[in-house]
Amino acid sequence: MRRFLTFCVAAAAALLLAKPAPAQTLTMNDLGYFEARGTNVLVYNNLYNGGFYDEKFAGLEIIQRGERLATGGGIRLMNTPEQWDIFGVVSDRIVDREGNFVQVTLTHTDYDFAAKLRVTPKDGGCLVQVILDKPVPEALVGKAGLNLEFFPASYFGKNYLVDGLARILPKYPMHDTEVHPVSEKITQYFGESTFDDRGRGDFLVAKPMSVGHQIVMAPEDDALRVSVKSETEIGIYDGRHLAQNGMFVLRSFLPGGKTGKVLEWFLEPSVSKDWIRPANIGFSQVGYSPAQKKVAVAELDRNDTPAPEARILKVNPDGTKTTAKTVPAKVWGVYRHRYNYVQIDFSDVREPGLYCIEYQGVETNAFPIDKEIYRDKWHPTMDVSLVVNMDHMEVNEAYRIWHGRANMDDALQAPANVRLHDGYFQGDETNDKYQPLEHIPGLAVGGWYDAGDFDIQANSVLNTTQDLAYIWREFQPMRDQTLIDQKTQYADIHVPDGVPDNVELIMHGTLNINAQVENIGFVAQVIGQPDMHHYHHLGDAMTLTDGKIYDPTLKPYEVRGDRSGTLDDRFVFTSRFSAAGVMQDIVSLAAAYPALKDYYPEEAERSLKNAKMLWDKYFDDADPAKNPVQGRWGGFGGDPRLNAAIELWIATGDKQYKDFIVPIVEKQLDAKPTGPRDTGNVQNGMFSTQYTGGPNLTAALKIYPYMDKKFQAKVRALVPAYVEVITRGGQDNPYGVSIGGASWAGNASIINGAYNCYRIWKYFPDLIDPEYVLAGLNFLFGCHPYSNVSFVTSVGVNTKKVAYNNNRADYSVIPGGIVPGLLVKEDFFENKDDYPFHWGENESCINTAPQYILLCLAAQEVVDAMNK
Ligand SMILES: [Ca+2]
Ligand SMILES: [Ca+2]
Ligand SMILES: [Ca+2]
Repeated sequence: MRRFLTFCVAAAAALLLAKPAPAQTLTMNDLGYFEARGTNVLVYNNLYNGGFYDEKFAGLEIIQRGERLATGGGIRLMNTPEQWDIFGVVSDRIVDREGNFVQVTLTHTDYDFAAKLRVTPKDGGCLVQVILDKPVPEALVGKAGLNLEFFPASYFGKNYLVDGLARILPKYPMHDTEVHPVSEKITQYFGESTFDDRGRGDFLVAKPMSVGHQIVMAPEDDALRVSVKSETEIGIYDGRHLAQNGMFVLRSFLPGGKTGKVLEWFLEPSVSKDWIRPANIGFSQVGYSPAQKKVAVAELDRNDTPAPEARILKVNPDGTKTTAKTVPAKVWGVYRHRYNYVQIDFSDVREPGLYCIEYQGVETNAFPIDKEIYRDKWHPTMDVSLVVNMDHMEVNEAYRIWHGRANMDDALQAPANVRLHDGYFQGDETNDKYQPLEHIPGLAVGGWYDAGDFDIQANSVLNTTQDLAYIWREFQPMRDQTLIDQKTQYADIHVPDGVPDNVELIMHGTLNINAQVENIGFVAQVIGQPDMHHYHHLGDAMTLTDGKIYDPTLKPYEVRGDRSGTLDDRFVFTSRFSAAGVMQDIVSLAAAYPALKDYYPEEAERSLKNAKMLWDKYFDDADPAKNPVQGRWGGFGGDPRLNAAIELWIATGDKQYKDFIVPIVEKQLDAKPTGPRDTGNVQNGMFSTQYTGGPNLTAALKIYPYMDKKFQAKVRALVPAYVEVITRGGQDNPYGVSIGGASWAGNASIINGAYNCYRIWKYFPDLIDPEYVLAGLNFLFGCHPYSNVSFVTSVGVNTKKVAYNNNRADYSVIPGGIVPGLLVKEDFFENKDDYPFHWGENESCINTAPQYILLCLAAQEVVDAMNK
């Protein structure tokens, strides 16, 4: 074997010497796109996803050396398309292996316009051709063009050549725009308008930075170089003049009055015939506790030959490094086509200290082995993330004010038939006593921005409050490092005020929930921005509205006292109401009661009173026998009232709730499987059903500690089957956790899955390996594909540099946020750390914050037990 290999290498070398290396041509692979060493050209392998419109993840795309550099290639109607600008629908996609091309038909039905885009490899690159059966419609001449978008931050610090002239790719937009009359504008989806023209009737267009027949992006850099050549003029534009998530766009206009092949680009990416991607060594950036399992995973280029051993180096006080252990590197194999994986198990390195891993010529950053590693990892989440995202508060930290008191003009009843940008809709029925655009009083208090935007979503404020209450119930953290003053609506980070922050945060949730229940009648689906210009706001939340209540008798921008004629107040969307949905309002309020009662007795009693009021009022309507409810309450004998009853029982000890709960839970435990195995619900945080329709442990585990021995024995008997399912999830990959998410990455379900393991371990330590609690955090903290950054911002040694928070325009983060993580596409993973604007990769949602805190507290408890 060895001799054969030597022969091959020698033969190849002889061939290389004999004649010049053949051109590195792109060839079509099994997945229907083109590749050469170090380069991929994808042609609509990823499609525009209707959910949030242009995600910068569709069309003609270029991946070079594992990094997606270009996207959005196709026929577009604007120089620099924004998220809500319309795009052509792929009505036909042909992968022609014999003809060696991929062709898509892009149809703009509104304009009766269809164009074919054909990509065919040629020499070292490919021809990108636009073919028309009918000429470009008159209305689109001078608008329809072939675009290709490049991620700006990938090119920061680089240059471009236009017909041989050298220019710098700008770090910040600094070129020219012009305004056109709005009559010329191609309407955005749903007639949205992304900017406020102050009544002038115009819109903004980016002018080209340069125009020529050949543009080469980053000619000086083999990893980034891409050339586009054409007989038609090509312009380069900077989309960031219009939107902070804008791109560098190469664009040629389609000619009018022509059919057949109307435009051709020669697109030449950079092919690297000997390139091998350096190993990405995934490991926990917070380090490891001595007794826990320690398995790093190296992600290797398939052209690389895995070395048989790795070294664990100990870093000494004088800076020298000594080999603590040489460990075997076990080949796991190829996962999802692109890379080969190797596991490096150094579990028996237990001595506390500072270490790094050396493998395949790569030495990682240093990380600790220490008994305390999980002890403080939730602090930035509790101290900063959950505080900075508070609505209706001024938030200070040392010398910096994160934002002022925002949305003090909350809020107006949404008028009928208004659609909101995140898929919310107000129907005809308001379900409350208010008229359209009438101010609903009392709402300017409590709550959190749910994610990278500035709305209060029902599921978000309810789940965040509920999970904060569960933190108190399970762990009672007395940590007090934040001053929260609800009287003056002021928070100060790193300043103790004598009250546990956990309790203060729970109250910040109940203040908003109670205000909604008392003034609207229930928690509304969303309190959100009235229009697109306000929705895409970036910057201090206080500047989002004028803080003055809308008065329709005044003119726009006119102010009288505390009233204003500017319609910037948020809308309360009150349709999609259901009695079953109100049950979650009860859960959050009742769960908060035990935490609040010693510190804020008035707010505690108010919460419990409202919870009971809602229970009495909606008990009958929420009965699934009377009003069958679909979706999350379907299957396994669910009753939407069950969780509400459990929380009311725990809060009050009142037997009427227990009498309601027990028969339902017993029925869930006795359920007989009706279908095949189902792991989906396990990841969604539910202890359900190793078989469809089978026993469901979710509620049983909530009430477990309050129940008698007989009930507990019954639950215990069902646990092994559940454990078998939950621990089988990660076996399809070398990381040992369930990785998921093609349009929204899976960190939240990884956290929930790991915490579920803790809850099992807590009651049944002999039935589950506690390593399953830690595996989820290892993944989050850096033992994952693509890179080894920690997905918890500011936590760990090497952590995310950017996140899709409301400060994303500054390429920054809000510390302690948990990003969704790794998008999983056909054959590649992605979590960009230089482009914060992919929400599916980088948007920290507030309801993940308390779940992460729960898991950290659980992990420390687990390792404390292991280290004993
Ligand atoms: Ca939102
Ligand atoms: Ca405090
Ligand atoms: Ca206002």
